[in-house]
Amino acid sequence: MKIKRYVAPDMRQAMREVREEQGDEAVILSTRRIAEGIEIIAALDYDEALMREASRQGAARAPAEPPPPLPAANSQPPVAEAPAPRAAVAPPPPRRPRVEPTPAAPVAARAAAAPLMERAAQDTARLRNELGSMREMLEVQLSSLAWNDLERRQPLRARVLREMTRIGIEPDVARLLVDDLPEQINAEQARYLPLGMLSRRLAVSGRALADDAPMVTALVGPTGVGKTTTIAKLAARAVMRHGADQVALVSTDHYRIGAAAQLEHYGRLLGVRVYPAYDGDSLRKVLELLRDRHTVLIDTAGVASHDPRLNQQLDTLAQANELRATLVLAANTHAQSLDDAVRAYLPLQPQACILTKLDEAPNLGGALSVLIRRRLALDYTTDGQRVPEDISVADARVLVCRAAQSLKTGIPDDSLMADRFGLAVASA
Ligand SMILES: Nc1nc2c(ncn2[C@@H]2O[C@H](COP(=O)(O)OP(=O)(O)OP(=O)(O)O)[C@@H](O)[C@H]2O)c(=O)[nH]1
Ligand SMILES: [Mg+2]
Repeated sequence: MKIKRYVAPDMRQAMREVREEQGDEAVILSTRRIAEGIEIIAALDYDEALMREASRQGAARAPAEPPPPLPAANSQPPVAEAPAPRAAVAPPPPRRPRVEPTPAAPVAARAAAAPLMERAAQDTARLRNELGSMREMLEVQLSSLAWNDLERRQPLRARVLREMTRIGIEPDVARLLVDDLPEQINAEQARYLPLGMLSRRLAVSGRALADDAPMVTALVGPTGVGKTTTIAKLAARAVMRHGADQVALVSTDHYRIGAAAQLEHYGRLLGVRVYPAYDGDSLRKVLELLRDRHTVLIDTAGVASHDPRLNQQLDTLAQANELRATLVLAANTHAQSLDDAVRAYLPLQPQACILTKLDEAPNLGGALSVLIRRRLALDYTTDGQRVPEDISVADARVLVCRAAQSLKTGIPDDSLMADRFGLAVASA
């Protein structure tokens, strides 16, 4: 029997190391959480009788000196031959005399009981730690079994999920899309359907702002996502189509000195005037003044979702009638932050989105997932800093193809798939 200690940052990785080295026949003797992550003691050619004997001898010897720790998997020659170490089956703790505090000596009794209480607290903490590790291990095992089962029963569905994962689609959205799959799909469909389904689910407004009916549009969104630059691009398109006198810019960003100056700069280049608006009242007046313009674009300050100024901004914009709020999101942002931003701006009921910085996004899957999950329609995408060139009317198929091609990563492995979908499949 060979016994080895594995240490890894998390349970999944520790289990993977055990499986890779010892195969499915390995027996897990113990797991526990340690400072470096998770420790697993595993045995190959597990000999139950030998272990029982070792445990019996250990009990007879008690209280015993603790054995030296097993070497870490990657540091020492790993193999130890039987007899098994104590990690497998711990000897029962020695019996302790009960402490009966008497009314006459409560202080002394409490002092005598203190070490026992401390020991009990330590034991409880250790037990909790072991149970937690065991539960985690069972979840890893269960998700792995469930994923393998899905692959066996519905190989093409599993393949679609794998492809979605490769593109970077979030698990909840991938499952949503797979639920839409027809009952019978063939291998050819399994190859192409994921992209088709993604582009069908991704809503685009098909709206070319400058070509459409007159409109007041406010660009809102987190700091630095490209609102002002995108306004300049949109204004340039509108000027080319309708003339500078049909276009106006409104600045509501008075928190920072440079912000209004940036918009003024673009206004001067395009021959378009910039109007300041300080609050809801002045915004209403400015919009009243500009009611005959074809295109009015409102620039706002970038505000993080937890910033108290966000409510102030939402209040100001809410005062304007017939305003199209467009949420600007940067594609190079982590999916969770994108989702937080969408949630923060929900009170404004954004009618559409503009996805910027496609050129800086290593992976578009996260952004596409958030748009699909939140059912937000895309107006435009931008992919560079150049004004006005780097902007396009959003096209779902182009975006999905770009998402599929941009990735250099390989096919996601079984343990990642089990991690993402195993438990959901098991509980479905
Ligand atoms: N690579 C790339 N950079 C962009 C794109 N759009 C904007 N930028 C750059 O992103 C930076 C921030 O752009 P801004 O337009 O000032 O962003 P903002 O959202 O107005 O920022 P705040 O007003 O501070 O919230 C600038 O350096 C822009 O040139 C894009 O599509 N791709
Ligand atoms: Mg700005």
